[in-house]
Amino acid sequence: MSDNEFIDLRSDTVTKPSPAMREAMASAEVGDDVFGEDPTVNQLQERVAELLGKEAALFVPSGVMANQLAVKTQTQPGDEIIVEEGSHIFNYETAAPAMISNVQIRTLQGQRGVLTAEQIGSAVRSKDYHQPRTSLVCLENTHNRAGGTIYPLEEIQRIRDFSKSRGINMHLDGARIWNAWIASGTHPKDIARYFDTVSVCFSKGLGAPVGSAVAGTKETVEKARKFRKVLGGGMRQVGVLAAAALYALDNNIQRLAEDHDKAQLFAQKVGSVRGFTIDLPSVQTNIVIIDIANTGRTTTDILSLLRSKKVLLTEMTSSKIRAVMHLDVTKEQVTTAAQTIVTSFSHVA
Ligand code: TLP
Repeated sequence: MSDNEFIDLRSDTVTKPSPAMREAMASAEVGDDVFGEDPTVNQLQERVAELLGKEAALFVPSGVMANQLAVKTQTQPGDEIIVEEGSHIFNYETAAPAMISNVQIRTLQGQRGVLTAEQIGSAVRSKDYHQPRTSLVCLENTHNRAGGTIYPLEEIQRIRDFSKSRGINMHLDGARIWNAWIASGTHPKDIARYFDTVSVCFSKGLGAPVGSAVAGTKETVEKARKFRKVLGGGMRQVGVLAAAALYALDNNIQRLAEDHDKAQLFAQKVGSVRGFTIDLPSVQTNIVIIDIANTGRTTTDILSLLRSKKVLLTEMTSSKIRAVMHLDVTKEQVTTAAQTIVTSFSHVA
């Protein structure tokens, strides 16, 4: 069975570089990036800094490394950082803030992934010497686990005003900032302006095989460069990968609208199956979270039944599964996947 036969909706990370992207990679000019001499990496870093309105940006192998460099450069051991409880930094980065930065994480429950300035205000620690220092607030836009939701700009602005008044830095996990841009019309620069650091990914919706970046002031990015080396992330002739990222930025951002349409189509169809609960207002970009608690089945059951019918989804929590739209899945395939769920489960509940 060739893996092409599967309709793979596990993540927007599963895409493979297109022939045109591979051509761009093959013809990339390269140099030793540890010496700062890879022209394609330098071009990418300048491009990302410009897109985000920041002084500088650093190319890194993964979104996790980008986030962790942001935490490391803006905290001291023993500090506390505030994140939303469903955030990637808290749930999927293998406790890296504790291991790498020796910070404690304070989680707050958001509404569809969105925290308010008031919530953050009441969680910030006082100067009492028993308490840790709150040094960083991390937001996620779009918010993966909440279903690809977009952070309202007005709330970001309110959080920024508050954080600034308390001398607390802000980091944005913008792995999918591109989706937020296309769905809301707000340019990444107008989102990034409220944050000290921003991480972005080229290997999620944009189709590059690997690569992320972290952006901020020159000073912060230079610190991040040093820690990237500590983590073993200093790469050499890595322009071949930066070329894929540049190709992705040039060609694959506007088309994200198609992924958002596919998510709507999928959510409408699957949401009609009894026991498959979808919070439609949270389907704002390319992710669909399905609550299967009312089916009386386990996620493992449902996922393996779907796998046997060549449809791949992934588990989000013990009662939720996730489907993610991306550039390697057509509208027809998404319709087929949704129809498979309708026919497999309509009779059960
Ligand atoms: N997310 C992956 C999994 O790790 C869950 C996915 O399939 O969605 N920030 C956000 C918001 C992310 O969704 C991810 C990846 C990352 C950071 C980390 O990126 P990588 O995997 O490149 O380290």
